[in-house]
Amino acid sequence: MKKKTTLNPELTPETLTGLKTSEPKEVAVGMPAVVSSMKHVFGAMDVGRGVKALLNLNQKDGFDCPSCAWPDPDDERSSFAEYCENGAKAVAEEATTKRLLPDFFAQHSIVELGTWSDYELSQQGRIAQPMHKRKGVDHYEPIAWEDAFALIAKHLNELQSPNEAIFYTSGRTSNEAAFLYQLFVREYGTNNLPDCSNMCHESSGVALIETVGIGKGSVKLEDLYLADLIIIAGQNPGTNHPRMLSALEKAKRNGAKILSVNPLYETGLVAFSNPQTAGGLLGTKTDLSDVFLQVRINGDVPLFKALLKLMHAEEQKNGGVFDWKFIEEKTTGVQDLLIDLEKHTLQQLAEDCGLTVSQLREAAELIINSKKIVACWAMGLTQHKNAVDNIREVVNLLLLKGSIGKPGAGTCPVRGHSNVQGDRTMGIWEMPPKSFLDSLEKQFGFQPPRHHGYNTVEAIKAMYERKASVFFAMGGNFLSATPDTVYTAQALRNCSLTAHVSTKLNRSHLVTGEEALILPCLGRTDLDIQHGEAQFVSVENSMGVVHQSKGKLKPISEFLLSEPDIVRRLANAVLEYKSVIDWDKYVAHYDNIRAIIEQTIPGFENYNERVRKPGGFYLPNGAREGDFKTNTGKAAFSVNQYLPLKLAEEEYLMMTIRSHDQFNTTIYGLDDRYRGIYNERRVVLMNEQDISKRGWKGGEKVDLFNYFGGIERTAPQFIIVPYSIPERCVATYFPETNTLVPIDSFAERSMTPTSKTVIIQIKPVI
Ligand SMILES: Nc1nc2c(c(=O)[nH]1)N[C@H]1C(S)=C(S)[C@@H](COP(=O)(O)OP(=O)(O)OC[C@H]3O[C@@H](n4cnc5c(=O)[nH]c(N)nc54)[C@H](O)[C@@H]3O)O[C@H]1N2
Ligand SMILES: Nc1nc2c(c(=O)[nH]1)N[C@H]1C(S)=C(S)[C@@H](COP(=O)(O)OP(=O)(O)OC[C@H]3O[C@@H](n4cnc5c(=O)[nH]c(N)nc54)[C@H](O)[C@@H]3O)O[C@H]1N2
Ligand SMILES: [Mo]
Repeated sequence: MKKKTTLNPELTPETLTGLKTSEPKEVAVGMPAVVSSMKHVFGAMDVGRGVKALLNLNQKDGFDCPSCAWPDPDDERSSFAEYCENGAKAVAEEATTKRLLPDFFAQHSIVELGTWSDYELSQQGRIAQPMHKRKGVDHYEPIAWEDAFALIAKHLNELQSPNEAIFYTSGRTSNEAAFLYQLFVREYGTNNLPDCSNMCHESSGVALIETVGIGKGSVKLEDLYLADLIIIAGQNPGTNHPRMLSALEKAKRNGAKILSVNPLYETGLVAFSNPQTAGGLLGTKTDLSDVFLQVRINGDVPLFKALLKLMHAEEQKNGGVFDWKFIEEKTTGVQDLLIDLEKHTLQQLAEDCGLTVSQLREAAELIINSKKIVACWAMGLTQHKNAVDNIREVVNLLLLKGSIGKPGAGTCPVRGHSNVQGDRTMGIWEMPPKSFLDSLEKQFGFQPPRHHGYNTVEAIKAMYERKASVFFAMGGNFLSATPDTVYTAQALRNCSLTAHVSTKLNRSHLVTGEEALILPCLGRTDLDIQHGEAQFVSVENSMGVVHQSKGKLKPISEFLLSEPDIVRRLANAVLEYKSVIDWDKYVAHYDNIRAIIEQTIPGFENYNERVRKPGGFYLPNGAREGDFKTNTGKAAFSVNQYLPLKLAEEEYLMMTIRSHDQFNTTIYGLDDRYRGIYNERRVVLMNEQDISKRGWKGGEKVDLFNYFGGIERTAPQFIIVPYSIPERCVATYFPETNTLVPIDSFAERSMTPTSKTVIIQIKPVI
């Protein structure tokens, strides 16, 4: 592979790897997925370790899959294969026996590693020892753990204010580690706890708290099996939540219909062959979507408004569409919504979402004829300027049908990282509720800071403006996951110290403050022994089930520490005698951490006992019971306006999406099998008419630009791939095009970067 020559380690190399294409696949999973998972697992470790890893994945006494947050079935769990292709790849990535030892870092300078692709970086194996980059030096060198913690303590204790430090969290951190981490950060004195949620489902949280009184989804897995209709908007389950397909298959068998809303005909929304059944392996398929609306990017508000309008028209004509009993007893604001619908014409709404009125009627028909509706969504709805409105429109639809708080119906924001929801429950939040801080104060006897901290976008700006200068990350790949890569890189370079608790090497280790640390930790699959006893941790899945996860594999190095132990040592080094908390006691046995979580956070009664029950326990969820804990005690309809995006002649609307061979910024391979794109990530999927209008052809090489706020942002060297996508819409992979997502373009109120609405220009490579 040819290396790039520029010395910008923040940018992914522009090198093209040799695109091959085929027709997109028509059926998801089946035998090819099984073959692919085996290839990844047995390519990364010996057969014994691989078999052990897969046999323990998502079993009741095994470990939780480190990939997505889709729940495990409560009862009938497949005894050998309760995982998916992409879960197996995530395990292969973590459980690999390849190790990164200090001589690797001696051989390769930081600048040189910056010229490697993300794929090459993650192929290097698990980081095996704490590493330190001294000021002015371009190599990482080994450092003893005690020295690393002393260094962090020195930097943190030199700050004028604790608010000059930032403590990021990715979503894999267990409940136990997350609780201790936020406790340390708050005793140190700040709420600067940005997390990956800020870039992910924050918009869902904001919209749901306000409308139904809880920032989480309301459904259980069984609700999908009981639903009349499942709406899947802005989500690609075949790639990102493959085990959801088994649930959809079962729902279909029970008679449910599926309505998909997506600018792309994603294979996993079209048809599915279940690899856990003999028939599925041989290719028997279940057709999934009954109606597929190929919406224009960011066309969801007009689309949902049109559906609401059609429902209303039918209600007025023949009745029986709305659940008036529910609306009258349980909600507020329906009249305002219905009045607002009168202001829009169906024709205009159809035009603004890029569909025909007859397509919309077909979809409305499904909704009108259903009594129990589950609405699922993910990043396609949450990463836009009006993302909160997108989700409020979905809630409007469910409320009109009385489809929240009864079996077979409700909200289902499908979470990303395997414990992102649990981390929030544990207090990883820059805006903690007063009740949470009061509870910390009562339990521990210190005064937690009360003012809000920085979210992800604010944290980047604070570092850029030198209002913050120490950056600590519990997991993740902050540089590559965040928007405006060049700006963010400068923000990180402005720091005096950047420190990452990590399992694998990534680009955030290569764009550093004056000094930098890599602190290697145990992952989900690793055996975690404290004081001679094997520990387990716990996580909360997308449906609010808290359950245990117990690593089984021998760690690849004696130097790895568990995340709770890293927090313990960090707290002891930074706070010393000033701390009122007995950190050693908690980490000596994780039952002690769970005992104090139980006393601090509602819903965790008998935590240690209940988490040991196979399958765990459900957290309380008002919306699920039809008890809406909003200001009024009722669920709230909302009126949402939208401004159709006006694109200039040469502009296109870009969404940044995931390929089939990646987990966020970790690149497992270069193929996107379902979309028929192989061996290349620098592609831009474009409508054929748009391509020919410009006189271009598939295969043409182009550079991409964004000019938000008068600044030129570039992503050079992409190949045009003709694809079925609405006109003026294009798609590229994240994180290669994060350079184009402006730091100042984020969702109203949730401040989630608008990674799915990026206005770009496309110019042929000169
Ligand atoms: N294998 C694997 N699993 C993962 C991840 C991974 O990277 N790899 N990531 C995890 C994480 S953190 C998350 S948050 C989830 C992400 O899961 P998804 O949200 O499914 O991931 P994206 O690839 O961002 O896909 C968004 C989908 O929304 C569609 N879309 C884009 N814009 C719009 C729009 O304006 N309207 C509508 N209706 N649709 C739109 C895209 O076509 C795409 O199908 O997956 C989790 N699981
Ligand atoms: N343009 C664009 N940007 C996006 C998105 C998008 O759709 N488009 N999606 C956004 C979303 S939804 C999310 S959630 C964020 C993701 O943002 P992050 O969570 O910050 O990113 P990841 O790529 O998941 O982080 C991968 C790194 O985590 C570390 N890691 C893995 N397992 C563990 C572990 O068990 N412990 C520790 N300590 N470290 C571990 C490894 O070193 C690995 O390199 O990205 C966001 N960015
Ligand atoms: Mo996410």
